Amino acid sequence: MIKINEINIDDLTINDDAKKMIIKAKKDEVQTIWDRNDIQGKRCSFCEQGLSCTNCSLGPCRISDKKELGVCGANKDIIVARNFGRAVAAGSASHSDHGRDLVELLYAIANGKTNVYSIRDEEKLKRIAQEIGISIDGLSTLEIAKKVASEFLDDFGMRKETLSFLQRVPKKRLELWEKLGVIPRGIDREVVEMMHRTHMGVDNDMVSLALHASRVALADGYGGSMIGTEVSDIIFGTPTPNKSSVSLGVLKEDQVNILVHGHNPIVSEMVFAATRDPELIELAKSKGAKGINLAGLCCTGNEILMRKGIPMAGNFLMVELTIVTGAADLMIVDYQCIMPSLVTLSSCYHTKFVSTSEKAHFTGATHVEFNYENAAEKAKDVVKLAIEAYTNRDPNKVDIPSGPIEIMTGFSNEAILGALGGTIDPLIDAIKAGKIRGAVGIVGCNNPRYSYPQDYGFINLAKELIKRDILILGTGCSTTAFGKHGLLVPEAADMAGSGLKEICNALGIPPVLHVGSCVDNSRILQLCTILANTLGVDISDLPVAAAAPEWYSEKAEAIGLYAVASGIYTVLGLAPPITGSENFTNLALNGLEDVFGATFAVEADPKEMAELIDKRITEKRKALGLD
Ligand code: SF4
Ligand code: MSK
Repeated sequence: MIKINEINIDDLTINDDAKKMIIKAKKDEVQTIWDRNDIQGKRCSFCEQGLSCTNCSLGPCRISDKKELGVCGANKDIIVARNFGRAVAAGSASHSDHGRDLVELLYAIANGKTNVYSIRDEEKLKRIAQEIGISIDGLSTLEIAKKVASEFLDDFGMRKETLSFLQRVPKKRLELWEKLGVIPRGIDREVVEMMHRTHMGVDNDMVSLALHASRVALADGYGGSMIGTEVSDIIFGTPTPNKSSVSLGVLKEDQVNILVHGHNPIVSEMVFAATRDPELIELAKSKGAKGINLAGLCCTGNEILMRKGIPMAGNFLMVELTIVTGAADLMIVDYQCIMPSLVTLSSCYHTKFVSTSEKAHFTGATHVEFNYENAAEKAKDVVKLAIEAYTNRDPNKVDIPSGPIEIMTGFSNEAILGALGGTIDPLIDAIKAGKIRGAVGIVGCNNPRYSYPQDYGFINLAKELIKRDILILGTGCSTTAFGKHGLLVPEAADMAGSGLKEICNALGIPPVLHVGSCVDNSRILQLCTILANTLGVDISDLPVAAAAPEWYSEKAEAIGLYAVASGIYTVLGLAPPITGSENFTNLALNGLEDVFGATFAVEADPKEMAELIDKRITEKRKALGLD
């Protein structure tokens, strides 16, 4: 464990609230992710380069100059490509299984199987139904919901041989995918096929594996994730701009603090409702609290922040630190990005840790399983557990650093178009006039392995780009970083170049827009398709890019690949484990340009990253005759 006198706290994070809590963790003698990262030390260079294979028990095999082939004869190109393909499959599966849960909920609503959930955005349901070719004439809302849910459920299988939302994709791009054989046929099908292809002795060609990985990723972007976003909007409401706050300072010393963590809004929406229950608020008051305070973490946090304005306590590296405050009475989780360490850490304080998904059990946690029928009741039970935990809080252990920082959130595509007066044309005019030179999605996680401190990459990249009149769309854990550093308020336009500042001031919006959670990267994809279709060009012709300066997750690998396969230049702060194969690395960094009209780039320094992106945007503007 890193000793308090051995660390330079400024090397770990740029956030004052995090710094204070890392020091408190040392004093409390509890371990955090930074300690475990330190204990792990230098990583295995074979794994780091993607050169180890455990796909069968002829191995495990590791490839080096002295051992060029695995026992089966696989070389480094095959092994790297297979490992990468499996990571993309895992990432796509995670987003898509999340999306499927929402479709199954929509189906349950349509069939009257739940009286807990309902449809909040009927207008969007109808719009989506028509968009995917369902005639809604004479149908009731529930009948439409049933047809939409059935159509999406079919997207997961293989009967349709295409996905509902592929009709959003520009014609040129679809033709390219057709030619390359990467049009996703079914979400599950592509993931399963990747597992098959990477079994020993199936697909043993690096390029073929890379193309199928793209097909898997596209099944995520235009399938699982896009369905997840759209169905969440239908059931829970489409986000509209609203104000909220961020930082550990959103926790309240005099209230019962409940934290929701994970990705799927199905549980957190019910917890939100339970925290507003007058009887439960009274119960909390009877135990000495002034009320019940709900705060979010990671992407479940983003979901309820976007729709309900529920404050965000922190992003991935902040999760443990919320417990270290000593003020987190209960953490309730669904799935993805939930470190198993949280159970142990909770037991060092009074925090109750509650898991809810049949798919995500945590040894030592209190498991309260939620389903469509019992969710409202279970949410109340969980709030009662939180109130009980509050009575065990040790005031001497409580330290909530800093106050909440105001942010603006809720920028769904509908909200963005609404702010523009209902059409994309003003955005296109601003791009043509060079007031907005381009747009970049800055997405992804935190990772203590970077050479720079937590959130440094996000903040410096965003500041550098807005200065250059480049609009930022943020999702996932980037958004908490942006919020804490004052980038998610309209006043942040003062940090932008004159063109972007003028547009932001005219619309009253920040230069960095919070567009949602990880699955909501599909909102960015859709916005790109709208821009490309309106301009009559391919996505690869647009002055846009993507960046994941602090990524860690397999989901980020899937997101990066569907962005590139869509024609969006994508810069990663850390190379995925592919560098053991010069051929595969060259394909990722150069070769894909000839295949998809976009590549990956790897650059850790956010200023250099901004240079690369700016150069790309300048080239694209020039090609469109805009500069
Ligand atoms: Fe070794 Fe080949 Fe088996 Fe991988 S698939 S563990 S390289 S024998
Ligand atoms: S939660 S995938 S750490 S963004 Fe979506 Fe954050 Fe990355 Fe998880």
